[in-house]
Amino acid sequence: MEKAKKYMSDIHLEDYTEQYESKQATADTLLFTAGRKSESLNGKWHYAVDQYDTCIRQLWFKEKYADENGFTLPVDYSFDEWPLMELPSCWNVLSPEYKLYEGSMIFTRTFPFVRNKDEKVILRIGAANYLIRVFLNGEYIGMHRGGSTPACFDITDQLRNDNRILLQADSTRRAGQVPAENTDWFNYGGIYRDIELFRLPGTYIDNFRISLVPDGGYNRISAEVSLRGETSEAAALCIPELNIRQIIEVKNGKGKITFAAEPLLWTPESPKLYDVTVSCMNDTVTDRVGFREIAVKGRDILLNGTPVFLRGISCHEDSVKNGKALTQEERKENIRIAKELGCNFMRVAHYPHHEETAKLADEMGIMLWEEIPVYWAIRFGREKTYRDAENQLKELIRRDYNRASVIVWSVGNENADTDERLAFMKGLADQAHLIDQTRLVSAACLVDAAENRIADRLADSLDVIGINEYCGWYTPDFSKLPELMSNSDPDKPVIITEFGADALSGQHGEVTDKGCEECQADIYEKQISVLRKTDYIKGMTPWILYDFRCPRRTSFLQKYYNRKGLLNEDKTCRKPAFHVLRKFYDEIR
Ligand code: GCB
Repeated sequence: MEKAKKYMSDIHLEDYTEQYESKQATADTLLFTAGRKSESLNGKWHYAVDQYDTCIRQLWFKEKYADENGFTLPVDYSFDEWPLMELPSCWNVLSPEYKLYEGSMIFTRTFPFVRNKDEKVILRIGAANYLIRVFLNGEYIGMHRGGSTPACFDITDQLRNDNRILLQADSTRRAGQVPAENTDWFNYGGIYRDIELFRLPGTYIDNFRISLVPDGGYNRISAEVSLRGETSEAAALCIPELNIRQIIEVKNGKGKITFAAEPLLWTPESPKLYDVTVSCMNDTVTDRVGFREIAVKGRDILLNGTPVFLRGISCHEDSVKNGKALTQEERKENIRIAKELGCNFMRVAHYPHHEETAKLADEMGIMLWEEIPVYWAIRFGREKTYRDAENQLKELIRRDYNRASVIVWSVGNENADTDERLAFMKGLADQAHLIDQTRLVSAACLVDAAENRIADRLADSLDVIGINEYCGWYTPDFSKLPELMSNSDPDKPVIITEFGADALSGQHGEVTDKGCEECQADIYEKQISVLRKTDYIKGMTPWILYDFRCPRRTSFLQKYYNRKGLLNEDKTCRKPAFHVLRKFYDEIR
Protein backbone atom coordinates (compact mmCIF):
# COMPACT_ATOMS: atom_id res chain seq x y z
CA MET A 1 0.00 0.00 0.00
CA GLU A 2 2.67 2.45 1.16
CA LYS A 3 4.85 1.48 -1.76
CA ALA A 4 2.07 2.01 -4.24
CA LYS A 5 1.46 5.45 -2.80
CA LYS A 6 5.01 6.49 -3.66
CA TYR A 7 4.28 6.15 -7.32
CA MET A 8 1.03 8.01 -7.26
CA SER A 9 0.74 11.11 -9.35
CA ASP A 10 -2.06 13.03 -11.01
CA ILE A 11 -2.49 10.37 -13.69
CA HIS A 12 -3.58 7.87 -11.05
CA LEU A 13 -6.07 10.05 -9.28
CA GLU A 14 -9.74 9.25 -9.41
CA ASP A 15 -10.92 11.95 -7.05
CA TYR A 16 -8.93 14.78 -8.59
CA THR A 17 -11.93 17.11 -8.49
CA GLU A 18 -12.27 16.78 -4.70
CA GLN A 19 -9.58 19.38 -4.02
CA TYR A 20 -11.71 22.03 -5.74
CA GLU A 21 -14.88 21.41 -3.75
CA SER A 22 -13.96 23.56 -0.77
CA LYS A 23 -14.38 26.97 -2.42
CA GLN A 24 -17.80 27.40 -3.96
CA ALA A 25 -19.51 30.49 -5.28
CA THR A 26 -23.11 30.39 -4.06
CA ALA A 27 -26.17 32.59 -3.70
CA ASP A 28 -24.54 34.07 -0.60
CA THR A 29 -21.57 35.35 -2.57
CA LEU A 30 -23.64 36.83 -5.39
CA LEU A 31 -23.05 40.56 -5.67
CA PHE A 32 -25.86 43.00 -6.40
CA THR A 33 -24.67 44.62 -9.63
CA ALA A 34 -27.57 46.77 -10.91
CA GLY A 35 -26.31 50.20 -11.82
CA ARG A 36 -22.67 49.29 -11.18
CA LYS A 37 -19.95 49.95 -13.72
CA SER A 38 -17.95 46.94 -14.71
CA GLU A 39 -14.74 46.25 -16.59
CA SER A 40 -15.35 43.59 -19.17
CA LEU A 41 -13.20 40.54 -19.73
CA ASN A 42 -15.32 39.54 -22.71
CA GLY A 43 -13.47 39.14 -25.96
CA LYS A 44 -10.85 36.80 -27.32
CA TRP A 45 -9.55 34.09 -25.01
CA HIS A 46 -7.06 31.34 -25.80
CA TYR A 47 -8.67 27.95 -25.44
CA ALA A 48 -8.10 24.22 -25.59
CA VAL A 49 -10.43 21.26 -25.52
CA ASP A 50 -9.47 19.33 -22.39
CA GLN A 51 -11.42 16.13 -22.70
CA TYR A 52 -9.55 14.28 -19.94
CA ASP A 53 -9.47 17.12 -17.41
CA THR A 54 -5.69 17.25 -17.60
CA CYS A 55 -5.63 20.91 -16.60
CA ILE A 56 -7.21 20.33 -13.24
CA ARG A 57 -5.28 17.09 -12.69
CA GLN A 58 -1.86 18.52 -13.54
CA LEU A 59 -2.60 21.94 -12.07
CA TRP A 60 -1.68 23.82 -15.24
CA PHE A 61 -2.70 27.05 -13.59
CA LYS A 62 0.46 26.82 -11.48
CA GLU A 63 2.52 27.17 -14.66
CA LYS A 64 5.30 25.03 -13.29
CA TYR A 65 8.04 24.94 -15.88
CA ALA A 66 10.97 23.78 -13.72
CA ASP A 67 11.52 21.37 -10.85
CA GLU A 68 13.20 22.23 -7.56
CA ASN A 69 16.62 21.71 -9.17
CA GLY A 70 15.88 24.09 -11.98
CA PHE A 71 15.48 21.38 -14.63
CA THR A 72 12.95 22.19 -17.34
CA LEU A 73 9.75 20.18 -17.07
CA PRO A 74 7.77 19.01 -20.09
CA VAL A 75 4.32 20.62 -20.10
CA ASP A 76 1.18 19.73 -22.00
CA TYR A 77 -0.09 23.21 -22.71
CA SER A 78 1.04 26.42 -24.33
CA PHE A 79 -1.50 29.05 -23.38
CA ASP A 80 -0.42 31.79 -25.72
CA GLU A 81 -0.18 29.51 -28.76
CA TRP A 82 -3.66 28.10 -28.28
CA PRO A 83 -6.28 29.34 -30.75
CA LEU A 84 -8.65 32.14 -29.82
CA MET A 85 -12.35 32.04 -29.08
CA GLU A 86 -14.68 34.98 -28.53
CA LEU A 87 -16.37 34.87 -25.12
CA PRO A 88 -19.14 34.83 -24.08
CA SER A 89 -20.32 32.11 -26.45
CA CYS A 90 -21.49 28.52 -26.77
CA TRP A 91 -18.68 26.56 -28.39
CA ASN A 92 -21.09 24.14 -30.07
CA VAL A 93 -22.22 26.77 -32.56
CA LEU A 94 -18.78 28.20 -33.32
CA SER A 95 -17.32 25.33 -35.30
CA PRO A 96 -18.63 22.02 -36.69
CA GLU A 97 -15.77 20.36 -34.78
CA TYR A 98 -17.35 21.30 -31.45
CA LYS A 99 -20.96 20.84 -32.45
CA LEU A 100 -21.51 17.82 -30.21
CA TYR A 101 -18.63 18.30 -27.79
CA GLU A 102 -19.56 17.90 -24.14
CA GLY A 103 -16.80 18.11 -21.60
CA SER A 104 -14.10 20.36 -20.37
CA MET A 105 -12.72 23.40 -22.18
CA ILE A 106 -9.96 25.62 -20.80
CA PHE A 107 -9.94 29.34 -21.46
CA THR A 108 -7.14 31.70 -20.59
CA ARG A 109 -6.03 35.24 -21.17
CA THR A 110 -3.94 37.92 -19.58
CA PHE A 111 -5.10 41.36 -18.54
CA PRO A 112 -3.62 44.36 -16.78
CA PHE A 113 -5.32 45.79 -13.72
CA VAL A 114 -4.44 48.64 -11.44
CA ARG A 115 -6.16 48.18 -8.16
CA ASN A 116 -6.69 51.22 -6.02
CA LYS A 117 -5.85 51.00 -2.36
CA ASP A 118 -8.60 49.44 -0.20
CA GLU A 119 -10.57 48.47 -3.27
CA LYS A 120 -12.27 45.07 -3.43
CA VAL A 121 -12.51 43.38 -6.81
CA ILE A 122 -15.18 40.85 -7.68
CA LEU A 123 -15.14 38.67 -10.78
CA ARG A 124 -18.63 37.89 -12.02
CA ILE A 125 -19.39 35.22 -14.60
CA GLY A 126 -22.97 35.54 -15.88
CA ALA A 127 -23.29 31.83 -16.66
CA ALA A 128 -21.17 28.85 -17.63
CA ASN A 129 -22.60 25.41 -18.23
CA TYR A 130 -22.57 23.19 -16.11
CA LEU A 131 -19.71 24.17 -13.91
CA ILE A 132 -16.79 26.48 -13.88
CA ARG A 133 -13.49 26.57 -11.99
CA VAL A 134 -11.55 29.80 -11.73
CA PHE A 135 -7.79 30.22 -11.39
CA LEU A 136 -5.89 33.48 -11.16
CA ASN A 137 -2.15 34.04 -11.12
CA GLY A 138 -1.34 30.49 -10.13
CA GLU A 139 -4.02 30.14 -7.48
CA TYR A 140 -7.33 28.34 -7.34
CA ILE A 141 -10.07 30.91 -6.69
CA GLY A 142 -13.22 28.82 -6.58
CA MET A 143 -15.88 26.99 -8.53
CA HIS A 144 -19.56 27.28 -9.33
CA ARG A 145 -22.23 24.68 -10.05
CA GLY A 146 -25.36 25.49 -12.01
CA GLY A 147 -25.24 26.26 -15.69
CA SER A 148 -27.66 29.18 -15.82
CA THR A 149 -27.06 31.38 -12.81
CA PRO A 150 -24.24 33.84 -12.15
CA ALA A 151 -21.17 33.27 -10.00
CA CYS A 152 -19.12 35.88 -8.13
CA PHE A 153 -15.58 35.45 -6.88
CA ASP A 154 -13.62 37.83 -4.67
CA ILE A 155 -10.23 38.06 -6.39
CA THR A 156 -8.88 41.05 -4.45
CA ASP A 157 -5.98 39.19 -2.85
CA GLN A 158 -4.81 37.41 -6.00
CA LEU A 159 -4.89 40.38 -8.40
CA ARG A 160 -1.66 41.91 -9.67
CA ASN A 161 -0.85 44.55 -12.23
CA ASP A 162 -0.43 41.85 -14.87
CA ASN A 163 -2.73 38.89 -14.57
CA ARG A 164 -3.17 35.44 -16.03
CA ILE A 165 -6.69 34.12 -15.60
CA LEU A 166 -7.65 30.58 -16.44
CA LEU A 167 -11.21 29.22 -16.51
CA GLN A 168 -12.29 25.64 -16.84
CA ALA A 169 -15.85 25.26 -18.13
CA ASP A 170 -17.19 21.71 -17.92
CA SER A 171 -20.40 20.84 -19.76
CA THR A 172 -20.38 17.12 -18.92
CA ARG A 173 -23.85 15.77 -18.18
CA ARG A 174 -23.88 13.78 -14.94
CA ALA A 175 -26.60 11.90 -13.11
CA GLY A 176 -26.17 13.83 -9.84
CA GLN A 177 -26.34 17.27 -11.45
CA VAL A 178 -29.27 19.65 -11.92
CA PRO A 179 -30.42 19.02 -14.61
CA ALA A 180 -29.28 15.41 -14.82
CA GLU A 181 -28.24 13.53 -17.97
CA ASN A 182 -31.48 13.45 -19.89
CA THR A 183 -33.20 16.64 -21.02
CA ASP A 184 -35.30 17.61 -24.01
CA TRP A 185 -32.99 20.43 -25.02
CA PHE A 186 -29.45 20.80 -26.26
CA ASN A 187 -26.65 20.82 -23.72
CA TYR A 188 -24.75 23.88 -24.92
CA GLY A 189 -21.27 24.22 -23.42
CA GLY A 190 -19.44 27.42 -22.80
CA ILE A 191 -19.03 30.56 -20.81
CA TYR A 192 -22.00 32.11 -22.47
CA ARG A 193 -22.79 35.20 -20.42
CA ASP A 194 -20.64 38.21 -19.53
CA ILE A 195 -17.33 37.97 -17.70
CA GLU A 196 -16.89 41.16 -15.70
CA LEU A 197 -14.86 42.76 -12.95
CA PHE A 198 -16.43 45.04 -10.38
CA ARG A 199 -14.42 47.47 -8.24
CA LEU A 200 -15.96 48.04 -4.84
CA PRO A 201 -15.12 50.21 -1.89
CA GLY A 202 -14.07 48.48 1.35
CA THR A 203 -17.68 48.59 2.54
CA TYR A 204 -20.18 47.87 -0.17
CA ILE A 205 -23.79 47.04 -0.86
CA ASP A 206 -23.93 43.32 -1.25
CA ASN A 207 -27.64 42.90 -1.86
CA PHE A 208 -30.67 45.13 -2.23
CA ARG A 209 -34.30 44.04 -2.48
CA ILE A 210 -37.32 46.24 -2.94
CA SER A 211 -41.00 45.49 -3.47
CA LEU A 212 -44.51 46.57 -2.77
CA VAL A 213 -45.71 45.16 0.56
CA PRO A 214 -48.08 42.35 -0.49
CA ASP A 215 -50.94 43.24 1.85
CA GLY A 216 -53.56 44.42 -0.61
CA GLY A 217 -53.04 48.07 0.32
CA TYR A 218 -50.74 49.02 -2.61
CA ASN A 219 -49.42 51.87 -0.51
CA ARG A 220 -46.33 50.58 1.25
CA ILE A 221 -42.93 49.69 -0.06
CA SER A 222 -40.46 47.45 1.70
CA ALA A 223 -36.70 47.61 1.08
CA GLU A 224 -33.84 45.55 2.44
CA VAL A 225 -30.15 46.13 2.17
CA SER A 226 -27.19 44.03 3.16
CA LEU A 227 -23.64 45.33 3.36
CA ARG A 228 -20.20 43.76 3.37
CA GLY A 229 -17.40 45.28 5.33
CA GLU A 230 -17.09 47.11 8.61
CA THR A 231 -19.96 49.47 9.15
CA SER A 232 -22.86 50.56 11.21
CA GLU A 233 -23.52 53.48 8.85
CA ALA A 234 -27.07 53.86 7.63
CA ALA A 235 -27.98 53.54 3.96
CA ALA A 236 -30.01 56.12 2.03
CA LEU A 237 -32.76 55.11 -0.35
CA CYS A 238 -34.17 57.47 -3.01
CA ILE A 239 -37.03 57.17 -5.45
CA PRO A 240 -36.92 60.68 -6.95
CA GLU A 241 -40.10 60.39 -9.01
CA LEU A 242 -42.08 59.56 -5.87
CA ASN A 243 -40.24 62.17 -3.80
CA ILE A 244 -39.03 59.47 -1.51
CA ARG A 245 -35.88 59.69 0.59
CA GLN A 246 -35.55 57.17 3.37
CA ILE A 247 -32.80 56.28 5.76
CA ILE A 248 -32.31 52.55 6.33
CA GLU A 249 -30.71 51.83 9.69
CA VAL A 250 -28.12 49.08 9.45
CA LYS A 251 -27.21 46.61 12.17
CA ASN A 252 -24.66 43.83 11.64
CA GLY A 253 -24.61 44.64 7.97
CA LYS A 254 -28.36 44.36 7.49
CA GLY A 255 -31.14 46.91 7.28
CA LYS A 256 -34.83 46.82 6.46
CA ILE A 257 -37.46 49.51 6.12
CA THR A 258 -41.11 49.79 5.21
CA PHE A 259 -42.55 53.16 4.25
CA ALA A 260 -45.67 54.71 2.78
CA ALA A 261 -45.71 55.27 -0.98
CA GLU A 262 -48.26 55.27 -3.74
CA PRO A 263 -46.49 54.24 -6.90
CA LEU A 264 -48.37 53.72 -10.13
CA LEU A 265 -48.73 49.98 -10.22
CA TRP A 266 -46.85 47.90 -12.80
CA THR A 267 -48.99 45.90 -15.23
CA PRO A 268 -48.15 44.39 -18.63
CA GLU A 269 -50.36 47.06 -20.22
CA SER A 270 -48.72 49.88 -18.30
CA PRO A 271 -45.27 48.73 -17.22
CA LYS A 272 -44.35 51.72 -15.09
CA LEU A 273 -40.81 51.61 -13.67
CA TYR A 274 -39.12 53.90 -11.16
CA ASP A 275 -35.44 54.71 -10.73
CA VAL A 276 -34.35 53.63 -7.29
CA THR A 277 -30.99 54.49 -5.73
CA VAL A 278 -29.38 53.19 -2.58
CA SER A 279 -26.17 54.59 -1.15
CA CYS A 280 -24.04 53.70 1.80
CA MET A 281 -20.72 55.38 2.53
CA ASN A 282 -18.90 55.37 -0.82
CA ASP A 283 -21.09 52.86 -2.56
CA THR A 284 -24.19 53.44 -4.68
CA VAL A 285 -26.40 51.09 -6.65
CA THR A 286 -29.37 51.95 -8.85
CA ASP A 287 -32.14 49.88 -10.29
CA ARG A 288 -35.30 50.44 -12.34
CA VAL A 289 -38.15 48.85 -10.48
CA GLY A 290 -41.85 48.25 -10.96
CA PHE A 291 -44.28 47.81 -8.08
CA ARG A 292 -47.10 45.30 -8.29
CA GLU A 293 -48.85 42.69 -6.23
CA ILE A 294 -49.50 39.16 -7.38
CA ALA A 295 -51.71 36.92 -5.28
CA VAL A 296 -53.99 33.93 -5.36
CA LYS A 297 -57.51 33.96 -3.98
CA GLY A 298 -59.45 30.73 -4.25
CA ARG A 299 -59.03 29.68 -7.86
CA ASP A 300 -58.14 33.16 -9.07
CA ILE A 301 -54.82 34.80 -9.80
CA LEU A 302 -54.94 38.48 -8.89
CA LEU A 303 -52.66 41.13 -10.33
CA ASN A 304 -52.98 44.26 -8.22
CA GLY A 305 -56.24 42.87 -6.89
CA THR A 306 -57.80 42.19 -10.30
CA PRO A 307 -58.34 38.64 -11.59
CA VAL A 308 -56.07 37.96 -14.52
CA PHE A 309 -55.90 35.20 -17.11
CA LEU A 310 -52.29 34.40 -18.02
CA ARG A 311 -52.19 34.42 -21.80
CA GLY A 312 -48.83 32.81 -22.09
CA ILE A 313 -46.32 30.96 -24.20
CA SER A 314 -43.31 28.86 -23.23
CA CYS A 315 -39.88 29.73 -24.58
CA HIS A 316 -36.40 28.21 -24.53
CA GLU A 317 -33.21 30.24 -24.64
CA ASP A 318 -32.01 29.02 -28.01
CA SER A 319 -30.76 30.53 -31.23
CA VAL A 320 -29.61 28.84 -34.40
CA LYS A 321 -26.66 31.18 -34.64
CA ASN A 322 -25.74 31.70 -31.00
CA GLY A 323 -27.03 28.72 -29.04
CA LYS A 324 -27.90 29.93 -25.54
CA ALA A 325 -25.79 33.07 -25.90
CA LEU A 326 -28.66 35.13 -27.30
CA THR A 327 -28.06 38.69 -28.35
CA GLN A 328 -30.08 41.43 -26.72
CA GLU A 329 -31.91 41.83 -30.01
CA GLU A 330 -32.87 38.14 -30.01
CA ARG A 331 -34.19 38.44 -26.46
CA LYS A 332 -36.24 41.48 -27.44
CA GLU A 333 -37.52 39.72 -30.51
CA ASN A 334 -38.81 36.81 -28.42
CA ILE A 335 -40.82 39.15 -26.22
CA ARG A 336 -42.02 41.14 -29.23
CA ILE A 337 -43.31 37.99 -30.92
CA ALA A 338 -44.98 36.84 -27.69
CA LYS A 339 -46.73 40.22 -27.53
CA GLU A 340 -47.76 39.95 -31.15
CA LEU A 341 -49.33 36.62 -30.18
CA GLY A 342 -51.37 38.49 -27.59
CA CYS A 343 -49.45 37.24 -24.57
CA ASN A 344 -49.24 38.94 -21.21
CA PHE A 345 -47.14 36.07 -19.82
CA MET A 346 -44.16 33.93 -20.79
CA ARG A 347 -42.83 30.77 -19.27
CA VAL A 348 -39.08 31.03 -19.66
CA ALA A 349 -38.29 27.35 -19.42
CA HIS A 350 -36.57 25.19 -18.12
CA TYR A 351 -33.68 27.02 -16.44
CA PRO A 352 -32.89 30.64 -15.61
CA HIS A 353 -32.61 32.68 -18.78
CA HIS A 354 -30.34 35.72 -19.01
CA GLU A 355 -31.12 38.39 -16.42
CA GLU A 356 -31.68 40.84 -19.26
CA THR A 357 -34.78 38.83 -20.22
CA ALA A 358 -36.50 39.84 -16.98
CA LYS A 359 -35.29 43.43 -17.33
CA LEU A 360 -36.73 43.58 -20.83
CA ALA A 361 -39.95 41.99 -19.59
CA ASP A 362 -40.16 44.70 -16.92
CA GLU A 363 -39.78 47.38 -19.58
CA MET A 364 -41.81 45.85 -22.38
CA GLY A 365 -44.63 44.68 -20.10
CA ILE A 366 -44.90 40.92 -19.94
CA MET A 367 -45.19 38.72 -16.86
CA LEU A 368 -42.75 35.85 -16.42
CA TRP A 369 -42.62 32.34 -14.99
CA GLU A 370 -38.99 31.59 -14.14
CA GLU A 371 -37.79 28.07 -13.50
CA ILE A 372 -34.87 26.08 -12.21
CA PRO A 373 -33.77 22.96 -14.10
CA VAL A 374 -35.17 20.36 -11.71
CA TYR A 375 -36.22 18.54 -14.82
CA TRP A 376 -37.53 14.98 -15.26
CA ALA A 377 -35.42 12.49 -13.30
CA ILE A 378 -33.08 14.03 -10.77
CA ARG A 379 -31.22 12.21 -7.98
CA PHE A 380 -33.95 13.22 -5.57
CA GLY A 381 -32.50 11.14 -2.76
CA ARG A 382 -29.06 12.75 -2.92
CA GLU A 383 -28.32 15.50 -0.44
CA LYS A 384 -25.66 17.15 -2.63
CA THR A 385 -28.08 17.30 -5.54
CA TYR A 386 -30.66 18.97 -3.32
CA ARG A 387 -28.15 21.57 -2.17
CA ASP A 388 -27.21 22.28 -5.77
CA ALA A 389 -30.87 22.75 -6.78
CA GLU A 390 -31.61 24.89 -3.74
CA ASN A 391 -28.60 27.06 -4.43
CA GLN A 392 -29.66 27.57 -8.04
CA LEU A 393 -33.10 28.58 -6.80
CA LYS A 394 -31.63 31.03 -4.29
CA GLU A 395 -29.31 32.49 -6.92
CA LEU A 396 -32.20 33.03 -9.30
CA ILE A 397 -34.35 34.67 -6.63
CA ARG A 398 -31.48 36.86 -5.51
CA ARG A 399 -30.68 37.86 -9.09
CA ASP A 400 -34.23 38.74 -10.14
CA TYR A 401 -35.98 39.70 -6.92
CA ASN A 402 -36.47 43.31 -8.02
CA ARG A 403 -38.11 42.38 -11.32
CA ALA A 404 -41.84 43.14 -11.22
CA SER A 405 -42.37 41.04 -14.35
CA VAL A 406 -41.40 37.85 -12.56
CA ILE A 407 -44.56 36.59 -10.86
CA VAL A 408 -43.85 32.86 -10.51
CA TRP A 409 -40.89 30.81 -9.32
CA SER A 410 -41.14 27.31 -10.67
CA VAL A 411 -39.28 24.62 -8.74
CA GLY A 412 -39.29 22.07 -11.53
CA ASN A 413 -40.82 20.29 -14.47
CA GLU A 414 -42.46 16.89 -14.97
CA ASN A 415 -41.05 14.97 -12.07
CA ALA A 416 -42.61 11.64 -11.14
CA ASP A 417 -44.56 11.83 -7.88
CA THR A 418 -42.39 9.68 -5.59
CA ASP A 419 -41.75 10.20 -1.86
CA GLU A 420 -38.15 11.31 -2.44
CA ARG A 421 -39.17 13.76 -5.12
CA LEU A 422 -41.94 15.13 -2.91
CA ALA A 423 -39.53 15.82 -0.06
CA PHE A 424 -36.97 17.37 -2.44
CA MET A 425 -39.38 19.66 -4.25
CA LYS A 426 -41.42 20.54 -1.19
CA GLY A 427 -38.10 21.67 0.28
CA LEU A 428 -37.55 23.93 -2.71
CA ALA A 429 -41.09 25.33 -2.69
CA ASP A 430 -40.83 26.04 1.04
CA GLN A 431 -37.50 27.80 0.50
CA ALA A 432 -38.94 29.95 -2.27
CA HIS A 433 -41.84 30.96 -0.01
CA LEU A 434 -39.46 31.68 2.84
CA ILE A 435 -37.12 33.88 0.83
CA ASP A 436 -39.76 35.67 -1.21
CA GLN A 437 -43.29 36.54 -0.12
CA THR A 438 -43.97 38.69 -3.17
CA ARG A 439 -44.42 35.93 -5.74
CA LEU A 440 -46.26 32.72 -6.41
CA VAL A 441 -44.54 29.37 -6.29
CA SER A 442 -45.38 26.68 -8.78
CA ALA A 443 -44.06 23.69 -10.72
CA ALA A 444 -45.03 22.11 -14.02
CA CYS A 445 -46.57 18.85 -12.82
CA LEU A 446 -47.56 15.64 -14.55
CA VAL A 447 -51.12 14.43 -14.81
CA ASP A 448 -51.93 11.38 -12.70
CA ALA A 449 -52.24 9.17 -15.78
CA ALA A 450 -53.85 6.19 -14.05
CA GLU A 451 -56.74 8.28 -12.75
CA ASN A 452 -56.56 10.95 -15.45
CA ARG A 453 -56.69 13.60 -12.74
CA ILE A 454 -54.73 16.55 -11.43
CA ALA A 455 -53.47 14.89 -8.28
CA ASP A 456 -49.77 15.65 -7.78
CA ARG A 457 -48.99 15.61 -4.05
CA LEU A 458 -46.63 18.55 -4.50
CA ALA A 459 -49.65 20.75 -5.22
CA ASP A 460 -50.16 21.26 -1.45
CA SER A 461 -46.90 23.23 -1.38
CA LEU A 462 -47.67 25.35 -4.45
CA ASP A 463 -49.74 28.52 -4.92
CA VAL A 464 -50.60 27.69 -8.50
CA ILE A 465 -50.58 24.25 -10.08
CA GLY A 466 -48.81 23.94 -13.41
CA ILE A 467 -49.97 21.00 -15.54
CA ASN A 468 -48.32 19.62 -18.64
CA GLU A 469 -50.72 17.59 -20.76
CA TYR A 470 -50.33 16.53 -24.36
CA CYS A 471 -53.85 15.43 -25.27
CA GLY A 472 -54.04 15.01 -29.00
CA TRP A 473 -50.30 14.34 -29.15
CA TYR A 474 -48.56 12.01 -26.67
CA THR A 475 -52.05 11.14 -25.41
CA PRO A 476 -53.64 10.55 -28.81
CA ASP A 477 -57.18 10.10 -27.50
CA PHE A 478 -58.33 13.69 -27.26
CA SER A 479 -61.40 12.84 -25.17
CA LYS A 480 -58.94 12.44 -22.29
CA LEU A 481 -58.73 16.22 -22.00
CA PRO A 482 -62.38 17.00 -21.18
CA GLU A 483 -62.28 13.95 -18.92
CA LEU A 484 -59.14 15.25 -17.15
CA MET A 485 -60.79 18.62 -16.63
CA SER A 486 -63.99 17.18 -15.19
CA ASN A 487 -62.18 14.53 -13.10
CA SER A 488 -60.18 17.22 -11.33
CA ASP A 489 -61.29 19.60 -8.65
CA PRO A 490 -58.26 21.65 -7.64
CA ASP A 491 -58.54 24.07 -4.75
CA LYS A 492 -56.24 26.59 -6.44
CA PRO A 493 -55.69 28.02 -9.91
CA VAL A 494 -54.23 25.81 -12.61
CA ILE A 495 -52.04 26.91 -15.49
CA ILE A 496 -51.66 24.51 -18.38
CA THR A 497 -47.90 24.90 -18.57
CA GLU A 498 -47.62 22.75 -21.68
CA PHE A 499 -49.65 21.35 -24.50
CA GLY A 500 -48.63 21.21 -28.12
CA ALA A 501 -47.69 19.19 -31.17
CA ASP A 502 -44.75 18.97 -33.54
CA ALA A 503 -45.07 20.50 -36.98
CA LEU A 504 -42.31 21.04 -39.47
CA SER A 505 -42.78 24.48 -40.94
CA GLY A 506 -44.07 24.12 -44.50
CA GLN A 507 -45.11 20.47 -44.01
CA HIS A 508 -48.74 20.02 -45.08
CA GLY A 509 -51.21 17.20 -44.72
CA GLU A 510 -54.48 16.09 -43.13
CA VAL A 511 -55.20 16.98 -39.52
CA THR A 512 -54.49 13.34 -38.70
CA ASP A 513 -50.98 13.47 -40.21
CA LYS A 514 -48.62 13.87 -37.30
CA GLY A 515 -45.92 16.47 -37.91
CA CYS A 516 -47.75 18.73 -40.33
CA GLU A 517 -48.95 22.27 -39.73
CA GLU A 518 -52.64 21.34 -40.08
CA CYS A 519 -52.35 18.69 -37.36
CA GLN A 520 -50.66 21.13 -34.96
CA ALA A 521 -53.28 23.83 -35.62
CA ASP A 522 -56.09 21.33 -35.10
CA ILE A 523 -54.68 20.25 -31.75
CA TYR A 524 -54.49 23.92 -30.70
CA GLU A 525 -58.13 24.44 -31.73
CA LYS A 526 -59.26 21.43 -29.75
CA GLN A 527 -57.18 22.26 -26.68
CA ILE A 528 -58.45 25.83 -26.60
CA SER A 529 -62.08 24.79 -26.97
CA VAL A 530 -61.82 22.64 -23.83
CA LEU A 531 -59.53 24.76 -21.70
CA ARG A 532 -61.47 28.00 -22.22
CA LYS A 533 -64.55 26.38 -20.69
CA THR A 534 -62.78 25.10 -17.59
CA ASP A 535 -63.28 27.57 -14.77
CA TYR A 536 -60.16 26.72 -12.73
CA ILE A 537 -57.79 27.14 -15.70
CA LYS A 538 -56.30 30.58 -15.12
CA GLY A 539 -53.62 30.59 -17.73
CA MET A 540 -51.70 28.61 -20.30
CA THR A 541 -48.20 28.54 -21.73
CA PRO A 542 -48.39 26.18 -24.71
CA TRP A 543 -45.21 24.47 -25.83
CA ILE A 544 -43.52 26.46 -27.44
CA LEU A 545 -42.76 29.80 -29.14
CA TYR A 546 -40.21 28.53 -31.68
CA ASP A 547 -38.49 25.26 -32.60
CA PHE A 548 -35.37 24.50 -30.58
CA ARG A 549 -32.38 22.22 -30.89
CA CYS A 550 -32.79 18.85 -29.31
CA PRO A 551 -30.51 15.80 -29.68
CA ARG A 552 -33.35 13.38 -28.82
CA ARG A 553 -35.34 14.31 -31.91
CA THR A 554 -34.00 12.33 -34.82
CA SER A 555 -36.88 11.83 -37.26
CA PHE A 556 -36.74 13.15 -40.80
CA LEU A 557 -39.18 15.92 -39.84
CA GLN A 558 -37.43 16.83 -36.63
CA LYS A 559 -33.80 16.80 -37.77
CA TYR A 560 -32.54 17.23 -34.21
CA TYR A 561 -35.06 19.93 -33.46
CA ASN A 562 -38.12 19.85 -31.27
CA ARG A 563 -40.72 21.06 -33.78
CA LYS A 564 -43.44 22.13 -31.37
CA GLY A 565 -42.68 25.76 -32.07
CA LEU A 566 -45.37 28.13 -33.25
CA LEU A 567 -42.54 29.51 -35.36
CA ASN A 568 -39.68 27.67 -37.00
CA GLU A 569 -36.20 27.71 -35.46
CA ASP A 570 -34.98 30.94 -37.05
CA LYS A 571 -38.34 32.62 -36.40
CA THR A 572 -38.92 33.50 -40.04
CA CYS A 573 -42.20 31.54 -40.39
CA ARG A 574 -45.30 31.60 -38.25
CA LYS A 575 -47.10 28.27 -38.41
CA PRO A 576 -50.94 28.25 -38.61
CA ALA A 577 -51.20 27.28 -34.90
CA PHE A 578 -49.67 30.69 -34.11
CA HIS A 579 -52.75 32.34 -35.59
CA VAL A 580 -55.11 29.95 -33.80
CA LEU A 581 -53.64 30.89 -30.43
CA ARG A 582 -53.48 34.54 -31.33
CA LYS A 583 -57.17 34.56 -32.22
CA PHE A 584 -58.05 33.02 -28.86
CA TYR A 585 -55.90 35.50 -26.94
CA ASP A 586 -57.47 38.37 -28.89
CA GLU A 587 -60.93 37.15 -27.94
CA ILE A 588 -60.24 36.95 -24.22
CA ARG A 589 -58.22 40.12 -23.82
C1 GCB B 1 -42.47 18.09 -22.07
C2 GCB B 1 -41.28 18.76 -21.50
C3 GCB B 1 -40.59 19.62 -22.51
C4 GCB B 1 -40.49 18.89 -23.82
C5 GCB B 1 -41.89 18.63 -24.33
C6 GCB B 1 -41.93 17.80 -25.60
O1 GCB B 1 -43.35 17.67 -21.41
O2 GCB B 1 -41.57 19.47 -20.35
O3 GCB B 1 -39.31 19.97 -22.02
O4 GCB B 1 -39.73 19.56 -24.76
O5 GCB B 1 -42.60 17.91 -23.38
O6 GCB B 1 -41.85 18.37 -26.66
O7 GCB B 1 -42.03 16.60 -25.50
